[in-house]
Amino acid sequence: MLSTGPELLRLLRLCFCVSLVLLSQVSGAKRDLKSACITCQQITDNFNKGFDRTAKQNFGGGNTAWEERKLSKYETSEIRLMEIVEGLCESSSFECNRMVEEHEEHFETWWFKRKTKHPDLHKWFCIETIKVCCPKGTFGPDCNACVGGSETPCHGNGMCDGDGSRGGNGKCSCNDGYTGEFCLDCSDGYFNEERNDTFSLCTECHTSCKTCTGATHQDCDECKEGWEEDDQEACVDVNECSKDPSPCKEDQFCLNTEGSYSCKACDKVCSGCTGAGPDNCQSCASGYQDTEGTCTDVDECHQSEPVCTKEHEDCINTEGSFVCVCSSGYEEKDGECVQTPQQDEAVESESPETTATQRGEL
Ligand SMILES: [Ca+2]
Repeated sequence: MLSTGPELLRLLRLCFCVSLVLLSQVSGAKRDLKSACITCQQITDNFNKGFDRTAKQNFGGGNTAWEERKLSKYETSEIRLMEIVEGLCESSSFECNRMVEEHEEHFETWWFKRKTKHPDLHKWFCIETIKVCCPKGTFGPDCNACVGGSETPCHGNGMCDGDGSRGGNGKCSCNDGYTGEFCLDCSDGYFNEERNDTFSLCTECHTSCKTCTGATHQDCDECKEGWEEDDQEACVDVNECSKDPSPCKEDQFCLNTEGSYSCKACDKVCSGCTGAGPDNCQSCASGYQDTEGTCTDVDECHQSEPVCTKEHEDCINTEGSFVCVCSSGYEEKDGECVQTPQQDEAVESESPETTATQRGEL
């Protein structure tokens, strides 16, 4: 039948294109299957809410005996159904509105014919009728049981991919502390307190253990970083601060903690320190002196040797240092303190009269 080359080639090319299209549809559809179920779940949740909300209502214009007789009771009326259906979706939710529009007749069917026999709308609508969801503990197009069985997906220690939807692959993502395909194994840092083929309870190890067989610091298989085995094979804190050289920088002090340590900055008055504050300095930083075990600021301006030596210069003491500034009425110019020229006669400030006037004013 396929005797000639070109025909075969054409056929192959066609197959290739078709399979590409199919593949892309499948991967897109897989994502959509999960979200379609979520949308459907929201719709049925909102239906139930709407059902409760309208429970105490009646026809708008009063509730007379005449109306009761003339019309079917509000409770089971089409008007009530319409009121509920109107509130199923946010107006902005495209997916929700599309689903409701597409399947509106199913709500009527359920409302008038199936409600008594199938009171669970989610089950009837999402799972059995439009088939976008699966029963809890099952997943995929055929609603297969999750790993661990539909009663206890992932043996109760994880989430089954696609659980309750027509999508997913049924694989488990385990809760903290659990690992493995079936979520029966314990992660590092946890140990099996109980374990059989269908049940596993993993408990956290003592904080000092990397791996363990029990709950105390003596049950470690391996100590965590920052801990070391003592004589009794228990994991105890490493005191990093007692090590020589210190793990901290020169202007820091070391603070040992359980399982770790930290380096904190020395007070600025210190040059090296053993703890926090100005009274734990190893020596004082420049500009500070030891006063009864505490490093305090040196007042350079009141030392026997003057530190600001230029003419018309004042000394101002600062925390840890000092500054030399020109006296009032003088300003710095080329490294000297010269008299400040008066504002409005700036140009003639050099003349002796001006200087005299200025002095007079001062
Ligand atoms: Ca430590």
